[in-house]
Amino acid sequence: MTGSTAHEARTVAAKAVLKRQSIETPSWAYGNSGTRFKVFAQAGVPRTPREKLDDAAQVHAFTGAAPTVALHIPWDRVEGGPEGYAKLAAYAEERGVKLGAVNSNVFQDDDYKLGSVTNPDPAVRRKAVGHLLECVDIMDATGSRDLKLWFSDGTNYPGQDDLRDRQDRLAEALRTVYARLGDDQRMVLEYKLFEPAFYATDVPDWGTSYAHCLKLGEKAQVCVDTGHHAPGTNIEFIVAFLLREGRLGAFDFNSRFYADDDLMVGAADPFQLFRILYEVRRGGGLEADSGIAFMLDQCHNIEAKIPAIIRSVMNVQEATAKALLIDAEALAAAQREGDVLAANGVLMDAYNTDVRPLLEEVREELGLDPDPMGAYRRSGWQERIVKDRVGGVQAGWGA
Ligand code: AOS
Ligand code: ZN
Ligand code: ZN
Repeated sequence: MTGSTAHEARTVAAKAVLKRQSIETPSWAYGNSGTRFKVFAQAGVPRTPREKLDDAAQVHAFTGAAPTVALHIPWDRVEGGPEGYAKLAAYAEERGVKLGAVNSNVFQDDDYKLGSVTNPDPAVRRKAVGHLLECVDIMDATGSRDLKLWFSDGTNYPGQDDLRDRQDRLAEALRTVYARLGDDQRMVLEYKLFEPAFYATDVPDWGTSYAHCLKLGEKAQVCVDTGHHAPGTNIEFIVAFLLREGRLGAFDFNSRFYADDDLMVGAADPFQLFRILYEVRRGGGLEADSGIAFMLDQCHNIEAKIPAIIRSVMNVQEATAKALLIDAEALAAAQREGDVLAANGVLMDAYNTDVRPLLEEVREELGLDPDPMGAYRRSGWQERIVKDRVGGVQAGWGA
């Protein structure tokens, strides 16, 4: 194959992957959010879970790549028990999207001051596990596959609690919830270096999450939130390792300059996103049946929410397209020969390719407008929600 024919073949293959790529958007990103200093309310934000789905449907309509929406309980609580959630799922489908992962919340009650599932008080632990089990009931009703677990649990001062006992309590809670999962359901366990605990977090890193998942079984998988590492961490190594071990269940994509900033994915460090997506490709994570949930976990505190989410989806698409354009054969050959500069050059060639025209073609071939940002702006949706919706809800953070 000549160089240009090979490039052509890679482009065709890349387009096929990009056409079926899906990125799950988080319901909370559509609502107001802020820092602990201030929430800047925006006009037109959703007042109900259904309105969040209406907005998510817009993101999918213009990108063709965001067909599912993650829920967060209790922020998306609806009346009517399981039937209420089944109705919410049906509503989503009418709008052209589906409900995705159910995010649990055991971090916002006064009872959880000293932890939820790792709290020294068994009554608080029972309450937290009760909430997680309720989330699985909701998954049964919505048809969601994944229960997303993030624990804010930890301690602020040395000696505050016993680090080992807290691991035992965590393991016990996870076992109880794991036992409740149906055959087609999974739990994805997120880790985070710090915040809100500042001395010791109970699930601070991928190794802790992985070790718990290993003991639980195949339905327990690690969730990598790209904003949850120490500065300078090589996240793509973690991704490569977890994929090798068959334990990478999900991503929470976002970007950060300092800590868990929850900014738009690909905004702070598009090169890092490209490196991560290359490892995803390398580990088979872009195959149709990889089972990896590619989710966004972001808050749009100062920028308009729907266009920010559209932009985020596009940023993931661009990084994926570049990762797919890497000439794997040339890379492997350079690596075999120990040609450091050539190997690095292969990666950089792909990274430095302008993939926007390729993605425009992909969208046109899918019957979409090649310019999702412009199409959304022209659609009039933003003006309509600003006029129709008064008194939008806060996403939950800082509430
Ligand atoms: C918190 O830092 C985590 O990223 C969780 O994923 C959290 O549950 C999510 O941000 C929704 O609140
Ligand atoms: Zn997250
Ligand atoms: Zn986070």
